Formats: sequence, C-alpha cells, structure tokens
Amino acid sequence: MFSCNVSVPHILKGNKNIHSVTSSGKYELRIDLKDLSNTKKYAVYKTFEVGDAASKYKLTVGNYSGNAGDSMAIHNGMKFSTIDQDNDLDSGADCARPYGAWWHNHCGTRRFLSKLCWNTLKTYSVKTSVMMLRKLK
Ligand SMILES: [Ca+2]
Repeated sequence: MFSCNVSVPHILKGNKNIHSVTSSGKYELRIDLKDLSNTKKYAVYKTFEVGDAASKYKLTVGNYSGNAGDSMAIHNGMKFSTIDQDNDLDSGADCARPYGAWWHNHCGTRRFLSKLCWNTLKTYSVKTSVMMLRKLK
C-alpha cells in the first residue's frame, strides 16, 4: 500500500468538453510529471477517449509509451465516479469519497492520479503534472 499526501488540484475537469473534443477525431494524451526529487517523467497514450454522459464518461486509454510507467492502464474502461455518482467496481466503497472524482476501478487498487500520484514512480507522489491532448493525423 502506498500513500500520497499532496493536495489535490482538480485535473481533467469538464468531462463533457473532453468528450466532445476526443469524439471529434483521434487524440493522444501526454502527461508530464515531476516527482518529489524534481525528476521529469512522461507518459504518452496514443489512444485516449472520454465517452459521453450516457456512458458515464467512460475512459478509453491505451498504447502507452514513455518513461513514467503506465499508471493509467488500471483505469482503462472505467466509468467516472464522483461523490454523488458511484460508478466504480468496488461494491464495498465509494472510492470518490476519500480519493476524489476519478475513473476509479477498485479503491484498493486505485492508481489515484486524482491525488497526484503516479503509482509507477518510485515515490508515487507527483509534484507537478501537466496533461495535454494533441490531435493525431
Ligand atoms: Ca463503489
């Protein structure tokens, strides 16, 4: 088990907007991270799409490359959960309550980038992160 104690900025806000962007073509997601010792890492996903409201903003993410490790794989195919919408796979808990809104899988196997953690980094915690979308040709 690991813990992250960095405060949580709301990243990837506005799923509706992200859905309309990612459904308009093929997009890749790039995430630049800086760990607690200021080492820069990155992850690129050539597949990135957020579904519509009816799908509960289902996340499709894959085709990873980079040096940060693939911490998004466990969230692939997950629906978006918030404190008032428990769409995760954990029947015993509402993962969004303690860990914030995210495409949670099981709380126990959370890879909570929403807490600014990246589980494949040594320290898990991330000092800064930037998430960028780029349209693919
Ligand atoms: Ca649940």
